[in-house]
Amino acid sequence: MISDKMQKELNGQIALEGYASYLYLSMASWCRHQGLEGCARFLYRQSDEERMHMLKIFDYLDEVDGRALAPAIKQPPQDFESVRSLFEQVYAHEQKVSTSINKLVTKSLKEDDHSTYNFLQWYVEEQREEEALMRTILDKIRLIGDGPQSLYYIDKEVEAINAQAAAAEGGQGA
Ligand code: OFO
Repeated sequence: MISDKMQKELNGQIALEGYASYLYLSMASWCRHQGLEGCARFLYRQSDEERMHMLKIFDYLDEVDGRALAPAIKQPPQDFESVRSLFEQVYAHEQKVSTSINKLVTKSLKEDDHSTYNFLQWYVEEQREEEALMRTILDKIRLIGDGPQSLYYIDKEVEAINAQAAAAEGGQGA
């Protein structure tokens, strides 16, 4: 059993994860169009991951006799100023998601809803990992520089990071 309030909050998180999936999809397409194949592969995989995060909440709500609602997704941006600004936006979005998860954790404790509290711990860990991953990419971009001569090297670095992340998940790397 889950309270109406907590059900509503989790549906809000569904919408946020769904938006992240579409945002990264849009970014992946932009990268591919710029010839940044490594960045595109990384973002397509991240997009799939975000969809998986969304579906995990669908399953949980079903398990606790709640109702998951397919969200309305607003159109994400289609164009990006640079690869650096794109990854800055990814990092900012991950921070926003972490804040939202932390608020949900606090609410679950206030309601004595230990089942939801336990469920959310997976997301707490996931957000820590994702923020660290995006910071690693931004650090590389800062080190390499993001002028036109650097794009090839940035793309290779992100491709390597993507291969590592995919291997850690036991996946293929989009
Ligand atoms: Fe859903 O993990 Fe990032 O946002």
